[in-house]
Amino acid sequence: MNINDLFNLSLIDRASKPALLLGKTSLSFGELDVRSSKTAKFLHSLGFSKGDRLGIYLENCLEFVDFYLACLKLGVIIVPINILYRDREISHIINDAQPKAILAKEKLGSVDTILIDELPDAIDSSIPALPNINGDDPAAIIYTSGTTGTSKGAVLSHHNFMANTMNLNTCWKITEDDRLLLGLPLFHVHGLANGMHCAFTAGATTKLLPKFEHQKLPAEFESFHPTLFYGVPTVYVRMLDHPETTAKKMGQSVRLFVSGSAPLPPQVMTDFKEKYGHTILERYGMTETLMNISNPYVGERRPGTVGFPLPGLSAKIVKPDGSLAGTDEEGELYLKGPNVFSKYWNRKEATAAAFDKEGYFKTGDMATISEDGYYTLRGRKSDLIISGGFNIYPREIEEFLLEQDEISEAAVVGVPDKVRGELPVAFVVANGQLDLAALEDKCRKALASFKVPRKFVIKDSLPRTALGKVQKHVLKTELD
Ligand code: MLC
Ligand code: AMP
Repeated sequence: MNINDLFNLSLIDRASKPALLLGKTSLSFGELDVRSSKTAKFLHSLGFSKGDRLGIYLENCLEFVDFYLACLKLGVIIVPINILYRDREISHIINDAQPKAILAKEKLGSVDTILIDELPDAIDSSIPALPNINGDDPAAIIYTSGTTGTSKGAVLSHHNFMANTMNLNTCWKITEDDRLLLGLPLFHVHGLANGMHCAFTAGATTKLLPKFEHQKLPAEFESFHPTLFYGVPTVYVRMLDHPETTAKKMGQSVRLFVSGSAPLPPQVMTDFKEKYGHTILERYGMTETLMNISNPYVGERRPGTVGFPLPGLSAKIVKPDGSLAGTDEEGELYLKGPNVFSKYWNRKEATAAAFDKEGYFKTGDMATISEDGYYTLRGRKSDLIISGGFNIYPREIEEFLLEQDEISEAAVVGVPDKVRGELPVAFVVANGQLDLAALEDKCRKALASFKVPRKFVIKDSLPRTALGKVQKHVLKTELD
């Protein structure tokens, strides 16, 4: 089987049921099926076949969905790219994944671009003979800088996506009666695999928003009456701005609010319960593994924890000396299961380093397990920063800063932020005169907006260990 077989439970078997709403457009599952078949034919006419890569650089829109489903039908591997990325970040992905083309709104420099505003409209839907797609075949390559080094492409197979979908549909009771309000971006696994995949396989109706704009949410709730809503913690923090009467009304149709991708502060969970009348279900996932651990749908959703391993997932907590952690002992979380990716694209060494001898993936997340089995995340092994649910690898920003003639040393750290969880701050040593406004402007042009340091601190030198490693914890204390 492959994920198309699960989608066909709705695309073919629930053909007349409403599948996707976006703005004024409403499409049934049958219409989605025809549109994606036409798109597959179009891609085939451009020479795409099984194993080729198609980049998608778009915010949430119908074309994203059409081309995504079309690629899955053809066995073409999708490479979603964060719409907030700039040339430098996009080039890295293009050079690495070597897509045959990129689907985008505007022409991108160094690669063939399929422009969504110039798509042909008269294509028949008779697809060429479809290839045989196995569960182990790659469905997507999603770039992430979660573990070490620069951003790497996690290769996710049809089996990985199917395991994730079946787990969540079962454990969170997602059915065709559900109505999912989806504002999370489809270019990340939270919106894509938990949002779109689960709704499409279960036969639920999805209202897709181009992106989250929390001021618009009350109207969306009022017109769509969602039963299901996913957010990163920043979304829930922003939602606390709505007055109590609005919040209570918004909560009325919903049966499940889910949070993930970054830690949900327990206080936000408490305040949300008070305003919206719901206990948010917090769960833990990664691009490389899809969803791993989840608080229960039935039973205690314990604040500050991420709950229990999902079906099929083996988890162990490994202490620095290599032994297994006991109750409440901290160590790195290792995971193995049908949801876990098999490799980073074109990176044998990084792949080998990411797994232990027993085939467990080393997540880089530190964790503990309580006596009654609840997992709690205790931070990251690396200095990864997560802001608004987007990952920031400090070294990438540091490297960019060091490329500037006016900077001789740079260190980037994450500082706590009430709304976005963390924000990047840069400490720099200047080569002579330094114009901070000009430096910020350069960052803004070269880096995704969420990576631009919110503050630059000029130093005479950076604190270093005897071995020359920058002591980031010392820098952090300077900001207290
Ligand atoms: C933000 N912007 C977007 C966007 N998110 N544009 C297009 N699509 C999106 N999804 C733009 C805004 O328009 C704005 O641009 C700028 O970025 C800053 O946005 P903001 O509205 O000021 O930010 P904020 O209120 O802080 O809210 C941001 C947010 C966003 C929470 C909506 O951070 C977000 O969508 N986060 C989700 C990240 C995510 O899906 N992570 C999952 C990773 S998978 P301008 O031009 O107005 O400045 C993973 C595994 C797992 O981690 O466990 O799930
Ligand atoms: P990404 O690389 O974008 O897939 O981000 C994955 C990382 O997000 C994980 O390794 C965790 O560090 C973090 N994460 C995901 N869910 C949670 C959660 N519920 N609580 C804390 N951190 C989380």
